[in-house]
Amino acid sequence: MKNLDAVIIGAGFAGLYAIYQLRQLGLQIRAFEKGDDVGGVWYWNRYPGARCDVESMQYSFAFSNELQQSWRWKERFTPQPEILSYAQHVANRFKLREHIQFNTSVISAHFNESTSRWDITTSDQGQYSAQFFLMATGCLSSARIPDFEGLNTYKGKTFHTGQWPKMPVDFSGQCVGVIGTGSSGIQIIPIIAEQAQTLHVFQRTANFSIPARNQPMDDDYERQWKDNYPSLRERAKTETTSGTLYTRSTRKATEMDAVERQQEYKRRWQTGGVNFMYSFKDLMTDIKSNETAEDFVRAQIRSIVKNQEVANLLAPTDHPLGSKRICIDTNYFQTYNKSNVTLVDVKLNLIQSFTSTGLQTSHAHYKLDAMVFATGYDAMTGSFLDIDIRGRHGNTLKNAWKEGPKAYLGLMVADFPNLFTITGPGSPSILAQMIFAIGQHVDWISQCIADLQKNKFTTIEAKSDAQEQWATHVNEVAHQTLFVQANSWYLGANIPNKPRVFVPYAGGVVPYRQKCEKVAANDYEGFKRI
Ligand code: N01
Repeated sequence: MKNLDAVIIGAGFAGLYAIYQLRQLGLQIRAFEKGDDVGGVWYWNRYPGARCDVESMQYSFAFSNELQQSWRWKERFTPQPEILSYAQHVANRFKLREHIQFNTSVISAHFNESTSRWDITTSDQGQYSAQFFLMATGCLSSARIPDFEGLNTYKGKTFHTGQWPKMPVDFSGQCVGVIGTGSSGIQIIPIIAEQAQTLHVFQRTANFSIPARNQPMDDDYERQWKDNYPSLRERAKTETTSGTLYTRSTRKATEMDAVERQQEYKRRWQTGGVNFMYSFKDLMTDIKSNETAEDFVRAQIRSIVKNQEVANLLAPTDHPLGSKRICIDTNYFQTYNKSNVTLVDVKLNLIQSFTSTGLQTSHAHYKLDAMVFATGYDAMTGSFLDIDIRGRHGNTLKNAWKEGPKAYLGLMVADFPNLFTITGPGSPSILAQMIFAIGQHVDWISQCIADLQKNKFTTIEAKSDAQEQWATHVNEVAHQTLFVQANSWYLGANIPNKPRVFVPYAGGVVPYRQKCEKVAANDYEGFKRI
């Protein structure tokens, strides 16, 4: 058994920054990464069209001014290959690779009560004992293909957007099917439609999407950011709900007259991106306001899509705009004007089973050479529960979370000492800009470990009552928003039998950070240190 101070799982942005910070504390660390390179979600999601929906100048690390000054983003919204290059550059520049063992999964991690350390086994039969154990596994890493009947008999090629092959895939001349119209589906569908002979999109729920209006990086815009990075990053930290600077309106949608409101939506639709969600301050809290934005987007869809039957199917009516993660697209709705693209509503035309040659629905059989699953993830908890994690008394994390995940501040779980959950359940995580959320968590965790060392404590763990109170607060805050009105992966609704709990913290990054800082300043209130 090899002794280490800290084991980290994952070499995405969370793992990379955790290595960088913990190394500065002089800890002996090793990170295990399933893939053969760094990048995490941007390593696996190499499907054509994959692109970040946060603007490039903001979706990056803030910890090194030299890094943010020297790196040049080429487009307003960065495509996956460039984000992957950035992650590789960070790993090389800060010499992080020497701490990473690639092609290796962690199989189990058991807290050993006699040593107060974690006993960890890996897929290459490695055995490690570590004082600290950090999960940097990401919120959207456990890709999921639903349990479709007959899938194992299907002879065509299958792909999941979140496990896309490294070799380019060419769909030219093929009949292709896509299941799923979330962010991934909406990005890949227009690209496949360019190549394939025919494309059938199997849609269960229509989704709201805003045009990205991606463009090459504007030199003046880049300069503005680079000249003001410290103050802009500080504003993102202290003035936003998500860690991303948007043009936030201070007005309510229902206070405006209809003409003014339309103008505002139109203006934001034309400039593109998630900024649309900030047209009015109450879009996520007042259903009447939200409906005005919904109506606007539905009207746009009907004006873009020529066939009005198809347009009606594409216009969402069953959830508030933004209650499922808002999508950002390039020519998504326009794609349905192409003669080789067909939309199949699988709420009416039910998927029955795969056959050896394609997909059988209640109305028709679709012959398909290739099937693309853009069916999403066992989000926010899947990547934790895929590993056999046991805390005190041999209790499994699976058992601790059987009624839904709970973690105090989204950082630690009661009875799992020295296990840190980076962007874990109950933290802003996926509702925030992820690199920002990771930065805040890793900074807090490294300060916490430094404080433990300084005060000669061996372990820290969440107290059950503090964890319960936090979980209640997370739930209450979610219910003040419209997020809970959709069957989304935020609530685990996409996974059969998953407890229906709103997992991320919807109260905003500022109060969340203040709470974390206050807890630390008050001798880690709500935690037990031994
Ligand atoms: O996954 P999803 P995703 N039969 O879960 C459908 C981030 N991301 O990979 O809505 C038929 O959103 C499902 O239908 P329904 C972003 O945070 C970001 O697209 O459950 N259909 C849905 O349409 C995003 O939210 C970026 O009825 C089935 C789709 O599959 C998150 O990742 C890009 C089905 C799954 O959508 C996940 O997005 C990509 C079934 N049995 C991803 N099961 C950017 O930064 C599922 N579906 C831009």
